[in-house]
Parts: sequence; structure tokens; C-alpha cells
Amino acid sequence: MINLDCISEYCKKNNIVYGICKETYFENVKKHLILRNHLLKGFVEQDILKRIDAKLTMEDTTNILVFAKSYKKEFLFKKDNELRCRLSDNAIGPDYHITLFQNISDIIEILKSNYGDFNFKIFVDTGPLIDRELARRANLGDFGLSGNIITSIGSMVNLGYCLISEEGSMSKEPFCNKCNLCKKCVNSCPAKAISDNGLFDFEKCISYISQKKGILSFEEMKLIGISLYGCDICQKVCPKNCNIPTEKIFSIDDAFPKIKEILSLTNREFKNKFQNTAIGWRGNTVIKRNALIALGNLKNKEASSILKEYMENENEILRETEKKAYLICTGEI
Ligand code: B12
Repeated sequence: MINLDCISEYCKKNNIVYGICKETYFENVKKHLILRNHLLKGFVEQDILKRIDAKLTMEDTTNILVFAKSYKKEFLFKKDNELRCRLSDNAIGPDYHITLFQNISDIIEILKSNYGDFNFKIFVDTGPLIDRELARRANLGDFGLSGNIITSIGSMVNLGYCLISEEGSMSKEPFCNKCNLCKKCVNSCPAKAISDNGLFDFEKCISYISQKKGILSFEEMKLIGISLYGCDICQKVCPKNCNIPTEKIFSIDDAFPKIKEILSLTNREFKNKFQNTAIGWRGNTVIKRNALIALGNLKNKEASSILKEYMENENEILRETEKKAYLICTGEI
């Protein structure tokens, strides 16, 4: 038996809350996955059995430790007159896939030094199981109307988990936060992706649109606005995200990159700049496409003249996006 009390200080210091999911098989989500999992090809494991059975990933899984780390940012800079796009809070700074993975590795080291060796496997975002369902079962919080799990440190958290071959315990259960159904998220989503019966239409979600590949429709282009990657609107309006720990951001470039700079990156430069951030995996074309769309949505003269430079671009997605963004920029559409 592994008691988690010895990690409490480390977690507090790193804005992490944690819990234990005692089950390893999740029959309740099977029906839902049969209907929806294939729609998320490219984002999630396509073998449904692997998504509901932890033992298919690690045979001797006994319990699953689940962690939530706050990613809420506080901006301490002044705006300027540069042409800029916007990153969602969880895309700012070092990649949470790397940092949270490192935190969980540290935690495992602490546990091993107290309890000896055991088998484990760590996942942050890219594991086969459904992170939010694990968090719910570990009593970290419940689903909000926005679909996000609301923990004691709000919903602006990244989730990670660790399959372990031992049984875990903790003397104090985590505080399980709940949505108060105020509908602020429902009413503020510009894309109407959230409905008040808890159904979430991910294809309308601005975060999804900013990540999907290809040429976007005019409607999608207008919806993503100046977002380069991701969207946190539904969470920024959530009262459960007030008075929670934040990370201070001092440079405007970290949160609102200069559009001209993004557009000038070669593939190699893109890799160097973004490979250790949460947006690196999406690649240069999608990110540049979003930068062109941001120019269109800024609707000013300087933006329209930069757009023109992409009229003859050899990349079809960028060339076609330029045409459409120009029409948005000049108000013709
Ligand atoms: C694919 C994906 C997306 C897709 C699709 C989201 C979706 N709903 O499926 C897109 C790109 C839209 C997306 C967006 C975001 N995502 Co995302 N995403 C994932 C990913 C990789 C898989 C999710 C999945 O399996 N979906 C398939 C089905 C099973 O999920 P589902 O349709 O949501 O079904 C669940 C609910 O319906 C729920 N449910 C059951 N009953 C009820 C009842 C009610 C009332 C409600 C509301 C829900 C509910 O049960 C189902 C099973 O858990 C996970 C990581 C992972 N491996 O789990 C991260 C993950 C869910 N995303 C996360 C984050 C942070 C985000 C963004 C905030 C990122 C951003 N800033 O742009 C946005 C938030 C958008 C939103 N409001 O949900 C976090 C969740 C944090 C949290 N507090 O919950 C995760 C866990 C990543 C991580 N490890 O940190 N994401």
C-alpha cells in the first residue's frame, strides 16, 4: 500500500492536486466512445478497448494516480500597436506535456524512496484512457457544463495520470468541485459549442477549429478571430476560475506573438521556436494559416498589405487562406 501523503508538499509547491482512481475498467464510457471516438481520429487512441481498460496498457495496473496542474496565466504587460495573434493560456510557455510529465516522474521518485520499487506508466494527454473520466473517478472534480473537469484549483488545469502496480491511499480525499450551472460558459462561447444540457459539440469549438488541418470555411475563420492556437473563453468566464493560483507572464510576445514573425518562420525555425511548446506538434502550415486568418480578422490596412504577399504562395492552404482572409480583412465578406 502506497500512501500519497508524502507528496503533498511537492504538489502544493507546484500547483498540483491529485487523487486515486481505484478502478481500471470503464464500461460506462464505451457506448459514448462507439458513437464519437472515430470522429477524433488523429487526437486519440482509436482502439476503444484500450480506451476503457487500463490493463491493456499495463497488465499489472492496480490503481491510477491522477494529477491536475493549474495553467492559468496572469498578464503583467502593456498592449502595443504591433499586429499580434493570441495563444490560449495552456499553450503559453513550456509544453505541459513535458513539464507535467516531469512533475509526475518526480512524484514517483518520492513514492519509490518511501515505499520501494513498483511498476508504473505515466501519461499526459496522449495516453489511451480518457483523462477527464479518470479525474472524475479520482474525485478531483466533476464535469462542468463546458465539458471541463472543475477541480479545487479551477478548470484551467492539465491532467496527467500514472498507472501503478500497487494500491494507493491518502488520508484526506481531494475536494471535489462542482459546476454551479450558471451558464456563463454556454452564453460566452462565440461558436455556441456548449449547450445547457451538457452536450459539447467539439466540431464547433474554437480550440478544435484552430487545430484542425486544411482550409477553413469563412464561418470558421471568423470564429477563430486572432487565435493562433486553442481557446479558453469558456473557462475564463467561469466563476470557479477566480482566486486560483496563476503563473505570471511578463512578456507580451509569450502570449500574443507578432504575426509577421510567425509568418516569416522557415520549417526549421518553426521547429526550433515551438518544439518544446504545446503547439509544436501541429506544424508550421496550420499555425501560419491561423496567423493569416488573424490578419484578416484584424481588418486594417497594414494587415491587408501583408496578406497580399501570400497571394502567390506555393503552399495551397496558405494561398487559399490568404484569398479568403483578404476578403474578410477588406470587409467584402
Ligand atoms: C480530443 C481532445 C480535445 C478536442 C475535443 C474535445 C472533446 N470534448 O472530446 C478539442 C480540440 C476540442 C479539445 C479542446 C480543449 N481541450 Co482537450 N482533449 C482532448 C483529448 C486528447 C481527448 C478527449 C476525448 O477523449 N474525447 C472523447 C470523448 C470520450 O470525450 P467527450 O466527448 O468529452 O466525453 C466525455 C464527456 O461527454 C463526459 N460526460 C459524461 N457525462 C457528462 C455529463 C455532462 C453534463 C458533461 C458536460 C460531460 C459528460 O464523459 C465523456 C467521457 O469522459 C483529451 C486528453 C485525453 N487523452 O483524454 C484532452 C483534454 C480533455 N483537453 C483538455 C483541455 C485543457 C482542452 C482545452 C481547454 C484546450 C484549449 N485551451 O484550447 C479545450 C477545451 C474545450 C472544451 N470546452 O472542452 C484537458 C482537460 C482539462 C479539464 N479541466 O477538463 C485534457 C484532459 C488534456 C489534458 N491532459 O490536460 N480537446
